[in-house]
Amino acid sequence: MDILKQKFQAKAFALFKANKDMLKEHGDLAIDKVSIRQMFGGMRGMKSMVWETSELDAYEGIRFRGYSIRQLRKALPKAEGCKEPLPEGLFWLMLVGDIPTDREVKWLSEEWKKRSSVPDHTFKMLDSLPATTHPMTQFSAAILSMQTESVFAKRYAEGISKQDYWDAYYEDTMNLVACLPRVAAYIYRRTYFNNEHIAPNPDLDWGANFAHMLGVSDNPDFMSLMRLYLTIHADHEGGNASAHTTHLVGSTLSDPYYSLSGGMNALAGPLHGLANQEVIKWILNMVEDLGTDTPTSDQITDYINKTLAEGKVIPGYGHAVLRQPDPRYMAQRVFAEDYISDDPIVKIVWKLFDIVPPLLQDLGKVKNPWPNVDAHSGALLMHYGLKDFSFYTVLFGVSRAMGVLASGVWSRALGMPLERPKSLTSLAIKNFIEKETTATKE
Ligand code: CMX
Repeated sequence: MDILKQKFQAKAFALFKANKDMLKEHGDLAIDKVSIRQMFGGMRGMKSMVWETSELDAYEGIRFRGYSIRQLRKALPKAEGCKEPLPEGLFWLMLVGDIPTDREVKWLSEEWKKRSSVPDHTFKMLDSLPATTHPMTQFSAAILSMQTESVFAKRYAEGISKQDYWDAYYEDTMNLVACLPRVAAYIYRRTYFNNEHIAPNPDLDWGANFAHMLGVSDNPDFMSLMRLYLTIHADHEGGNASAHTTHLVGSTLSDPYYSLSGGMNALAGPLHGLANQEVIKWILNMVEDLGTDTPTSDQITDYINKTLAEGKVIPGYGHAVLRQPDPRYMAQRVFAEDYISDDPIVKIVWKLFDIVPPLLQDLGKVKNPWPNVDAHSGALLMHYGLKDFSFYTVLFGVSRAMGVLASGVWSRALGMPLERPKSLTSLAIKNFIEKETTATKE
């Protein structure tokens, strides 16, 4: 058994037992009641899942195993000469709850290299799709096509014991995460670079190798950006659409390939991960419409008002949980301040930070007027030459896979059952209200 798996097994067995005891003694305690507003309102704030790898606070933002992004940028191991953390370190932390040593991260990097061979039929399948197919469709289909390699599916068919589900899930998770940069880079190069591919570089870590295979920049800062990007997008607790979808599909004991492909389909929506492409598209349209990449505040204000008047959202702003500027936005801003503060698109992104929130607040209905993670990422990518914004959500997906799959291993280790919440019809809710209000009158 490898070192990470051993560590996981020890932690998971202990938590499985502790949870069992807790359920026996306190299983009937209710944490929250569900309101009718929550039922009609997309289940906001409804506490109904267990998710070990991260937790989101509306004001402080995301914490991975208790660590904020700012803390992680200091604490996680780094590649030589790079200020940003290695995403491998975050995966380790999410899986076992400890900050890894340099040696442990090196081991994980090497392990993913060994596991990174993509089946030939996945490349053939991708080549059979029109090059105009959206990169997220290609990504989801590619993940699903690799399901032929699932260790979990194979062992399940052979009659694996429940106690060993996590073990097979771990194997699939490691294999899948290892392959994703290659798959994503293949999609990028076939879609935008005439199928001219760049071979992986075995001397590079997971994130840097991904940057290398994309082939848009020789600048080592782009590798640093990619490591940061892949770290901060990895997890956002369990209730967001891509995490929740992955979790739900996994609860049927579909293997990680099916689960992640499902999660990526959720990420592909414009209210979720696709917002990163929408942001830059919207900014570029504004620059084109106004005929300048140095618009004044008044010009930007008019453009925002026009967008709102057309019944559209301002992409990259607002959040279902957060009520402050997203620390993932702030981390990218710090990076931009350090490396590329003169970039005109970056300057527009910063101007929007000042102009958008009061305008959204004036609408009187937006609960969070602040920027989310997607408001900044495109400007950074554009700067380093990654201008094909339809690809941006795939980058998000490569990172998100780490969090949702690590959580999947935990779900299997903790014996999480099939997810099956109860639904009601509108009539049943109306009848319930009538019954309740009559009872209180009496
Ligand atoms: N621009 C304009 N209107 C907005 C808005 C925005 N950025 N954010 C919220 N609103 C509107 C909603 O559309 C809603 O309007 P209606 O009542 O007319 O339907 C109202 O304000 C209340 O919404 P809310 O409770 O504040 O926000 P929700 O929890 O319903 O939705 C989100 C959250 C992210 C879908 C929404 O803020 C939005 O559409 N933002 C723009 C898209 C975006 O950036 N998505 C990425 C989120 C991060 C991620 O998952 O990657």
